[in-house]
Amino acid sequence: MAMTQQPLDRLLHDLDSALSEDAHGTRVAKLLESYAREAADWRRFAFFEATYYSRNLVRQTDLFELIVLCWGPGQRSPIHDHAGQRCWMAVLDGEVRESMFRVAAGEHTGLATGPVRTVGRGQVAFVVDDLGWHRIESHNHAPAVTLHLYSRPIRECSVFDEDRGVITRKKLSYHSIGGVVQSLRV
Ligand code: CSS
Ligand code: FE2
Repeated sequence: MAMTQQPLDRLLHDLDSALSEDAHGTRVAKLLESYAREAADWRRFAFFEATYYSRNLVRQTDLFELIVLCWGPGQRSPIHDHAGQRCWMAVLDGEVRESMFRVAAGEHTGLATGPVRTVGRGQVAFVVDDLGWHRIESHNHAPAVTLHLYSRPIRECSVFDEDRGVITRKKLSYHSIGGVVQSLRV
């Protein structure tokens, strides 16, 4: 008797071909949208953390990285870029707010605010550095869970430090890997 393939296994399988063939990423976005609307097998990767949004690695290959991010009430990312990679974000639960920014680097480092939108369950957002930097945060003080696909994987990114008005580098760590919470951040 053949084992039934779980939605997450199917998604991981389909992403390999979609990412190599689909220059505009529309097929990738459709795959993530269907997954976010229908599946629940992401729940074993969803670990909330008290002080900061948590990053939970599902799978990393040479081509992509798939991560479940958990946003507690009021938790938010810094204003950041995506290190030259493509980023898709599908909302699995709750709602998040995405704020766009333009960041000027160099002698006159500065920040210009752009559009803000709410992304709800089953919706997919896409960003690359040419479109701008962004901040993601939980909406309405309710928790949210998002699924992020980066192609290729991102180990660190640039962050705009609002207090000091400077750009810094941030290493991106995982709260859990493959459903196992890490005792030391890796
Ligand atoms: N890029 C952020 C999340 S918002 S897309 C991160 O990976 O932590
Ligand atoms: Fe991001």
